Amino acid sequence: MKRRNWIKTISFAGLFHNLAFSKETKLSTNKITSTKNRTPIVLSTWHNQGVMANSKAWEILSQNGSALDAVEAGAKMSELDINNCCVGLGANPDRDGIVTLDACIMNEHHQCGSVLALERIKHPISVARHVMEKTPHVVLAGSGAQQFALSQGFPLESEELSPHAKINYENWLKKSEYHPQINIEKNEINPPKKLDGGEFNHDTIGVIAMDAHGNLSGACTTSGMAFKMHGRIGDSPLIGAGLYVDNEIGAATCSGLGEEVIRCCGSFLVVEYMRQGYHPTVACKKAIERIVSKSKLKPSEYQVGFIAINKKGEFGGYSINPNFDYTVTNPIFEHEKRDAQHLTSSKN
Ligand code: SD4
Repeated sequence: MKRRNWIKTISFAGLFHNLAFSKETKLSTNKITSTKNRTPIVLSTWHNQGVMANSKAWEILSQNGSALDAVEAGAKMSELDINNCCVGLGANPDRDGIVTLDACIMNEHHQCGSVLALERIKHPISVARHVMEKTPHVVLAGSGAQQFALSQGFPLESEELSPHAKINYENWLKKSEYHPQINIEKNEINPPKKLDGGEFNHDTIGVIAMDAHGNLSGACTTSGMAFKMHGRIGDSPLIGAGLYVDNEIGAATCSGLGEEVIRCCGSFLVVEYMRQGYHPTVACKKAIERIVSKSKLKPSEYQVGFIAINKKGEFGGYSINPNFDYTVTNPIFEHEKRDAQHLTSSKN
């Protein structure tokens, strides 16, 4: 269906409310049980990756497809991108030179699946979906996750690093300094922390969507922190940390320094704030404030950014530091870049 025609056939409920949103007031409730005739929407972390992910997801959502299929298809686009520093097999390795991938997925039935430290498999997000749909478990890790993937027909890929990851790793090996720091981009006062190869050390993709039936799903996939300790797991594949979906309330996902997000069950917290009636932007802000209040790090030293949608199709994002952006697609916004509001001023 052409986009213009699609726009005519859907309901605009919630969209204008989002445009008008400004205050931190609670809405009376965010709990909506009816799932009829909702306006589809998809949000992805970052804009560089998000456009590709949202385009793919929107193909599905605009054809009346499910949010679950949409978020998986969107996340797979990043996993396929061999030039991505931080998602899929082309990404930067850990400090032993091994690419280990983390992913999770959650659907409208509160079912979820997750893989940790998966090696040599192109689509960890699809393996996570298989864990959810074909096993009695939620999480599979390491060699067990790989074994399961192979048993499900996922091919074993080469262990060779992509050309850009090889260069980054060789540069890193010269000093082998271990500074687990991610996601502080373009901050003029605290200069950007880039890898020696010049690229930003971020791009974990989180995709959250609501389909035309009002069902919510989410997916999150990453290679984690570049040059991490072998076996280190961040927030991204942990349900409640890197991703959370409650089909009565909303969905949230994030990018940033996983350790800080895990400590506060970040995405779960955002959804719980939405349950209390807060608009998604405010819910994200309150979760960021919680993280900052508990962390021993100075806010200017690290980055966390959340995005969220609620059942009304309202959406928002919020980060600690400037320059966390995200992509929104619905019948009004066509893969539009949004700069998340943030806690610190650039003077911090
Ligand atoms: C992690 N949250 O492994 C991930 C990293 C990330 O953009 O978001 N990078 O901690």
